[in-house]
Amino acid sequence: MKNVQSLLICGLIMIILLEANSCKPKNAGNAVSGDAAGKVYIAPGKYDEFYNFVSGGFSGQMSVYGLPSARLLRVIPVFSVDPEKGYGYSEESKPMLNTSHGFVPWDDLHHEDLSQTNGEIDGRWIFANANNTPRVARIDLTTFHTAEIIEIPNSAGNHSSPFITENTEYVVAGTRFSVPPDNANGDVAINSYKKNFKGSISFISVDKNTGGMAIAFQLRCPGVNFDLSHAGKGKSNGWFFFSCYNTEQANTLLEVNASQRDKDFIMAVNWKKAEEYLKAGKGVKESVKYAHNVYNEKTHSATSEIRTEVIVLDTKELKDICYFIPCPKSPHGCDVDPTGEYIVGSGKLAALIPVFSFDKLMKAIAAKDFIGDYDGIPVVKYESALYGEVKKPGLGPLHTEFDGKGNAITTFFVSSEIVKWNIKDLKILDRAPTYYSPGHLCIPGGDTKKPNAKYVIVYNKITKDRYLPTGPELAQSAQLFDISGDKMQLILDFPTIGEPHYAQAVAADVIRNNSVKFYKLEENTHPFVSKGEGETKVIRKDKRVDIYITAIRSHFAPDNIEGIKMGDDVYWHVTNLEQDWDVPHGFAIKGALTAELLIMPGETQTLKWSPEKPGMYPFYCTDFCSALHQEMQGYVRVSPAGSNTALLFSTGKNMPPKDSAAGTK
Ligand code: K7E
Ligand code: CUA
Repeated sequence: MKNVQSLLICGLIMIILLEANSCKPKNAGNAVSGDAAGKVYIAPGKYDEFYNFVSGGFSGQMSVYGLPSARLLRVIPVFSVDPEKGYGYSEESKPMLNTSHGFVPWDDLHHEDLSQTNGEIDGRWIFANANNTPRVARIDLTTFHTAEIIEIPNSAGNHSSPFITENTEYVVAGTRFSVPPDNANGDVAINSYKKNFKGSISFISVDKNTGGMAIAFQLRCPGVNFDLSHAGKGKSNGWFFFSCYNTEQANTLLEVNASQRDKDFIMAVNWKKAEEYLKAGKGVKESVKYAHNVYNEKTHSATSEIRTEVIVLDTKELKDICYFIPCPKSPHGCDVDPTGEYIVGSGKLAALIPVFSFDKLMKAIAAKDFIGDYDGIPVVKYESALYGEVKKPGLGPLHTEFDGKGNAITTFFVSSEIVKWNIKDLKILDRAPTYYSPGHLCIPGGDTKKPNAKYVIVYNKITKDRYLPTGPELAQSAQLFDISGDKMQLILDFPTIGEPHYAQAVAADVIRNNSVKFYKLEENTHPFVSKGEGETKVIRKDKRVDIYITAIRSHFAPDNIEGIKMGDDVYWHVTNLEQDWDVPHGFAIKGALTAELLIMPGETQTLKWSPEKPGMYPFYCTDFCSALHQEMQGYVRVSPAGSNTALLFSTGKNMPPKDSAAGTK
């Protein structure tokens, strides 16, 4: 949200900070009741009940926690290089971060969505957005690896993304910034926004079997800021809802200029209708440039291809795809309840929460109950789509999740609280303070047809005094509430990686039994694999040297290499021969500018090394793999260019000559 909200919110932050210090609830320290510890305690050796996937925000990664213990299980590298896993450093993984702008080592990940079948989480994949250089990633939940990344053309600030349909037919990505389309001349005056800037919504199809993504089509939309979205479900399946702000079409000082209108919009998109137009050939092919990167778990390598075409449907020309619903004051969260009937818009600056009715919306559209149009798109009358308003809920509503028992829980950034309300009668049932200024919240399955309402986790934007201080930057603060009873009960604070925005959670059993434990060596089709020590070798081709090397407890083969020369580019292709769970090996060589490798059992990974000066270079295993891990090492000798040192490699054979204590020269 830091990236989303205008400076106005900064002003509000200042207020809340002052407030936080002045009227911090007196019982903040003892707001936790006596049985809280027992509720989050997972005994040693026992598993947590839920996986919690938490976006890393500006870290560009995703972290995985067990709940209710809040134990950090893993950080999955997605849009940023990760020195813990070699992601973005190994030759195999580098193509994953390729874009039409070149290699991008760091991005900003806000949202994620677990794949669904019939509106329930199926545990196959989780999708995530890159906000800055627009991309959508698919993470395979059998390996917890980023399996695919697709760049989004005609977009900038891919914020209302990635949100999925109830059978994962599409992952949707809406542009935050409207910009001139990629095939138009973008070299125009900034204040020509109204004329030249366009919005874009992308529908990415997902292959049912492989998960493979492709951009099926894009919708060309009026130039506004698209903020968040959610798909319809059940009765509203076939529709998508997007919150929009800056309907003023301001191009400067948005904190003032984009807060002029009393109401912005939620855009309702009939994507089944868009599909019909697409089939009828109404789309226009536009030339663009975007990267499509895929990781292959058999070759253990990624490939990156640049694609050059996208099909665009113009929503101004093609009627009946898009409708605007007025929504108060710069809506942020746009959330659909488990039945698909209620659509909740959270105006960041609104003093109420409007709840729209899908049935009423359909009737209003059928009756053409419009108050006019906005840039060619019909605007439905507010009252005609409105189910009702939650009155005086709190200040600064941002996001809403559902408990599946007819209730909604909304975060309030400015008043630092979560509020539980009933969807039918719109009455407030409970409120609980959070520390401080919550953004997103997460109920396991909370945006699906079947929420599992045991807990809500709240991701706060401001930490202040919650933890031991760590200098100017503090760990972000998440809070776990037990919501199984009538009253929401705070039971745990825990720090997070980066700045979480959206998070999702799912019962552990949906995922844990599908986990890959190691890669089968016989299925490894990496072009530089060594399937046993007998296959290891060193091959020179001019200045390129390929070292086929294996790792197994507790040695490398080969571990003595001579004959590398200055000016060589050396590729270390390390195959981990282990065929057992939890036995990675690492690989590090002195002076390597490309960092290190971490190689899973059965996998091959490559480190490129170009030595800077002649001499002796040790290499070693960086992952403690056995009692003799510290013995897992080797040497490579680098000679001057043009020297006649022979290319030699061996393991256990290169003994000193008998007649010389000093060895050969
Ligand atoms: Cu509210 Cu980027 Cu979803 Cu942050 S966003 S909180
Ligand atoms: Cu292999 Cu340590």
